Amino acid sequence: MGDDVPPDHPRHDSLVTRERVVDGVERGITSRAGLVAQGRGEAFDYLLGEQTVESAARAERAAAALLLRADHPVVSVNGNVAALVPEAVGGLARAAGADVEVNLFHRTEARVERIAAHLRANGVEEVKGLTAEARIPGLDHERAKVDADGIAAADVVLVPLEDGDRAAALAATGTEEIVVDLNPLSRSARAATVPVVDNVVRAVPAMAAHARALADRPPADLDDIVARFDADAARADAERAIRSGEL
Ligand code: PTJ
Repeated sequence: MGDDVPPDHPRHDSLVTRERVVDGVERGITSRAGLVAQGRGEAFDYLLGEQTVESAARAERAAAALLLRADHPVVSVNGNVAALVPEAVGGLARAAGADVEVNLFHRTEARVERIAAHLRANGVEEVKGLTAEARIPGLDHERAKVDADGIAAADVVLVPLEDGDRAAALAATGTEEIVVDLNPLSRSARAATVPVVDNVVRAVPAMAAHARALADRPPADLDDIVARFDADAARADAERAIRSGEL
């Protein structure tokens, strides 16, 4: 997977990431629509210079602090995230004391099972989302299906790359959200307490590293990190970086 990409290729990381999503589709983990979503993300990432801009790095630290302060944090995983960062999801969940739950737009029970098995094989001990007996109110598609003791009971949910419907519906229930989305204008980024405008392949490992570094900090310090984070300013900064295209 990605072995054919020469290490010195100028867009090596981007091409390896693309191959991972293609591989995810071939294994029945990622939906075919996930390829289109990845292409959209690549375009934004190209304009960001395929790097973590400073405001995104601050957002990743604030996201880690918010997860550590939560009573019941959950990392939501779709088919793209499972293909791209299965190990890092486990690392973040362990560092932040978060549950991991599969939640899919193009939900089939077979795909949920395959993703859960893939996550377990990559070190995630417990995977939720298989029973999905609860519903997020005000949402009439498959993403409404959540575990009663998972996303339905969460106070903070990390929702990487998805369309905005569920982000808005979750926000309406009072759940705080961390959204990883390379499009700073997306509805999900706008619904987030902490929008992270970065590639999920960089953002999830970075959040895990921050969670490990912040683990022993007193609650007041973590609250302060979250309070000082300005979501609108972070999105505006990312938009400016994309529009200026100064690579
Ligand atoms: O696995 P499923 O069935 O739940 O389906 C998941 C997809 C991704 C197909 C579904 O959520 C979808 O259609 O998403 P959208 O509406 O295309 O939105 C994806 C958003 O994520 C877009 O704003 C992209 O710019 C962004 N994005 C794509 N790839 C990445 C990304 N953001 C961060 N990192 C990426 N690698």
